[in-house]
Amino acid sequence: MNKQSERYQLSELLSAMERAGSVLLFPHISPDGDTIGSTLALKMMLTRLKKPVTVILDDTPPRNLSFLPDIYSVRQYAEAEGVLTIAEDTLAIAVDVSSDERLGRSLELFSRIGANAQIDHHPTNPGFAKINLIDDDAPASAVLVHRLFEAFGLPLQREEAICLYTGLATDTGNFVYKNTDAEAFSMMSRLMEAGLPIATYARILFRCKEKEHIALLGQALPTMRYLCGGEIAGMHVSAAQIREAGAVSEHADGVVDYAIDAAGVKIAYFARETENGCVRCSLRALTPYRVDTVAEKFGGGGHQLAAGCLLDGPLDQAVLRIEAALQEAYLGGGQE
Ligand SMILES: [Mn+2]
Repeated sequence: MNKQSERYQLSELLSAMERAGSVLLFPHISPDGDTIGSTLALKMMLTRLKKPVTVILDDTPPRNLSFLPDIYSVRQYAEAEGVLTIAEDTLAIAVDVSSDERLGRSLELFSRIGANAQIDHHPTNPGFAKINLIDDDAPASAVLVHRLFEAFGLPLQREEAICLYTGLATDTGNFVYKNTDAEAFSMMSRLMEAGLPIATYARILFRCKEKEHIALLGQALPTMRYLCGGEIAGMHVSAAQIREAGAVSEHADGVVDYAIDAAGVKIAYFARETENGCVRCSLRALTPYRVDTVAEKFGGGGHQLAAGCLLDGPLDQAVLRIEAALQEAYLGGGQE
């Protein structure tokens, strides 16, 4: 991509990186594989360009990404803030951060730095940094970081390939979402040439599940019920069942997929009771149906095909309310 625009300031970013005496990198809160993988690859690149780099995150790095090279160098905002020295020539770069509030408390630090930039691919990004490198069409921020490697003429090293792969593969759902494009595969070709051990990392990212997740799934699957002639499906678990599975919030990730992946299902939910008696719902839809409008009715949000919301308990009442709202969306045919 050669186009230079207000949202895609490649040459400005390259010269800011060259000018910088040191760099602070900022992934987003509730971090995912793309924000962390892209940030770590960028850190490795800047280190090769002889820049001192610190990664600041207002959250804990997710345990399922603990395999990533150099993840333990990520510093938590609460500990780093106050001991960091910020110089005149420090450059701040937000990575995969769709809006500035996704920086959490680090936003204060990010805004305080005179030279700030961002690398992102969310269409909703307002362009909050002074230098923006945003490409709405890129399947992952990792693709943009890969373009920077190419712009600097740096051949990829194995650890950088592992980090970039993690970003690209997670944001494309292992290369099956419709954002997957030709550039994703040409980039994969470069990553393979750099020595990416794909079987090892694909297994870690997409096959291995924690035992608590399997146990939670065991509690959820027997509750599966179908509505509207089998086109809506949903499951629910109580707080007691979650405790019995030894599961915490992150173990619920992916449970809802078993409902939306049942043949013929167009809209799905997974409801789980929290310790304080509320009910967290994950919602999924297949085009042309949508669940973001359903989530919004309950004060939640998300994307057309994947959204979430929090309802008041008790669990059985909440399940009935979410089912009624989903049936309404189903009957509307997603035309809202
Ligand atoms: Mn991303």
